[in-house]
This record gives sequence, structure tokens and C-alpha cells, in this order.
Amino acid sequence: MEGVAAAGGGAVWVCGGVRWMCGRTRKRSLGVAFLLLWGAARVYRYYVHKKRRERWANAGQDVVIVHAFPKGRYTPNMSPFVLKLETYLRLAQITYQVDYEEPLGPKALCPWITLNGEEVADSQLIMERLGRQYDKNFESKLLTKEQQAVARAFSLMVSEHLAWCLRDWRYVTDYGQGIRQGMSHIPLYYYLLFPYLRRRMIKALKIQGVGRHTHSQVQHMVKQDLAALSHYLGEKPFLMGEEPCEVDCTVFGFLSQLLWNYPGSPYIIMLNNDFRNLQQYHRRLKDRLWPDWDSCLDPPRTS
Ligand SMILES: N[C@@H](CCC(=O)N[C@@H](CS)C(=O)NCC(=O)O)C(=O)O
Repeated sequence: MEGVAAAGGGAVWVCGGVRWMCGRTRKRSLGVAFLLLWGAARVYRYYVHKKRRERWANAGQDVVIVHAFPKGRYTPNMSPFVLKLETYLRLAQITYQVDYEEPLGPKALCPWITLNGEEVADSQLIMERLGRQYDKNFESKLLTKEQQAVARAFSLMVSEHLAWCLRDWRYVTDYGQGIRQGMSHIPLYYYLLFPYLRRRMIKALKIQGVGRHTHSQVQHMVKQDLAALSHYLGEKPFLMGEEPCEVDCTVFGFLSQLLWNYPGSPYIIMLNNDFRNLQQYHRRLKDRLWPDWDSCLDPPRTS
């Protein structure tokens, strides 16, 4: 009996050992497979990036390639920064092409550009760089030093303050609905990543500061920014006078979003009721610089 019991115990021990080894082997195989897949994905990504970069570098001497998110249903882009940059390129009459394959660039931000193989990120830095390269620095040519200071202050108010207040609506209050409505073709990754993007935005808003206020306080801030723009514009055709310059491109990018991509927000009502001159100003810029607006939408609008 004892011998049988000992043999039984030994068998259990051996089986357990084999199972343990199989488990370890399985885990190790899974680990190796994961590493191989990850490595293959990295190599593939590197190859695709290299091919794209070769293509962009050969787009033609001095042709600007703007890398952007996909077109919008109501605006040529859902990003105010892309619209700002495209509007500047049109104002400066610089030839450009838009690429939608790789929207995030070297600083993990959109937009960025490729120019003769060189990569530049951040709409403001891009405009300054192109201004120097093509001698299209409107503000320094058209404005006095004092006006340049005002233009810079407005530009920063819009892209570094108003922009955060609008992100608060777009990602937090509206839960990305306006973005979904404004795009005909939403990449799958957007749906998958939205909860993560929203959490990341809430954190960024808290760090920046706007995210610490109540929504009604943020709405009040937007109203004050719009009021400042509206009062300064007054009856002038463009913000700084008779001719448009860089700051108008910035304001245009943001007003376009407010007018079309913030359905259900209090901001459309503000523009309709309190700031009609901003709407007329926006139309003036659109008529002048975006005569092909409808054909730049996705799908193109035929009316
Ligand atoms: N200061 C930048 C801001 C650009 C920016 O915030 N872009 C947003 C899209 S509208 C972006 O790239 N977000 C990606 C992210 O936050 O990961 C500029 O002027 O270009």
C-alpha cells in the first residue's frame, strides 16, 4: 500500500512539474512572439516613414507639405491650427500641398510641415520660418512696432487662452460629439483612443489652469476674448487695419471652428447675438482667401 501511495505521489509530482514547465514555456513563447511582432511593426513603420519622407522631399523645390488631420465636413480642417497655417499660406501665396497620412510630427503635434526635406513643427514657428524664407512677414512690413505688439498679444490670447477654453468644450463638456459630427471619415483609432485622449486632455487642462474653473466661468472667459476681438476690430475690414496679416489667419482658424464645429455650444449664440462684426470679418477673410472653401470639404459641397 505504501509503495502504491509513494508511486501515486511521485506521478502527481512529475505531472505538476511538467505542467509548470509547459506554463513557463508557453509564457516564454508568447513573450518571444510579442517581441518579434513588436520588432516587425517597428521595422515596417520605419520603412513606411522613410518612403513617405522620400516622397515629400521630392515634392518639388520650395513646395510646402502641410501634414494635417483629415478634412472636415464643414471646415477644410477640424484643427484651428491647421486652418490658421493654411490661411497664412494662401495669404502669402506660397504653394503648398496637404498630406493626411502622418498628422503628428516631430513634436507629436499637428500641424507640421516638410520643406525641401526639412521638418518644422508648430503653426506659429512655421509661419515665422516661412515668413523669413519667402519674405512674407506681413506684420513686420505693414504694422508699426506698437501695432505688432497688439497683434502678438491677440495672437497669443487666441492660441494660448481661447484655444484651451475651446478644448474644454470640445473634449470635456461636449465629449467629442462636435468632432464626430464634423468628420465624414473618422479613423477607427479615434473611437478607440477617445476615452484616453479625453482623460489626457482633462489632465492637461488642469495643469494649464483652465480645467480648474467651472464650465460657466470658462464660457465667460470665451465671451471676454471674443468681446476683445470684436471691440478692437470695430468697423475695420481686418483686425489690424485695411489689409490682413498673420493675426487674422490665427483668428480665422478659430472662428471657423466656432462657427461650424461647435454645434449646441453657447459660442454660436454669442457670435450670432453679440459679435456680428466678427462673423462679417470671418466672411471677408473666407471670400478673399478661401474661394474654393466648398471644394476643400469632405465630401466637397456642390451648391
Ligand atoms: N502650438 C501648436 C498647437 C498645435 C495643437 O495643439 N495641435 C493639436 C491639434 S488641434 C494636436 O496636435 N494635438 C495632439 C495631441 O495633443 O496629442 C501650434 O500652434 O501648432
